[in-house]
Amino acid sequence: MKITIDVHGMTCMHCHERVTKAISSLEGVESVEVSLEENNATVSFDPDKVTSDGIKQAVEDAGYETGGIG
Ligand code: 9UX
Repeated sequence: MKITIDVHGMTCMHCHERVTKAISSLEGVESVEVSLEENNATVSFDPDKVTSDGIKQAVEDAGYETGGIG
């Protein structure tokens, strides 16, 4: 499935890379597109292997706040 998660606190390309790596390192994640302009991350993943809450947790563990899921 594919979701977009609001991510707050990304201000530079290093933030962008940290969030991208945090999400893409999770098992079951198929693709990640992080947008600094839109402050979100669009993620395709296998829901049998990882959950949207698991993805949010990984972003928060990397040091960024998450918001709603669309
Ligand atoms: Mo540089 Mo982006 O400290 O937080 S990684 S602004």
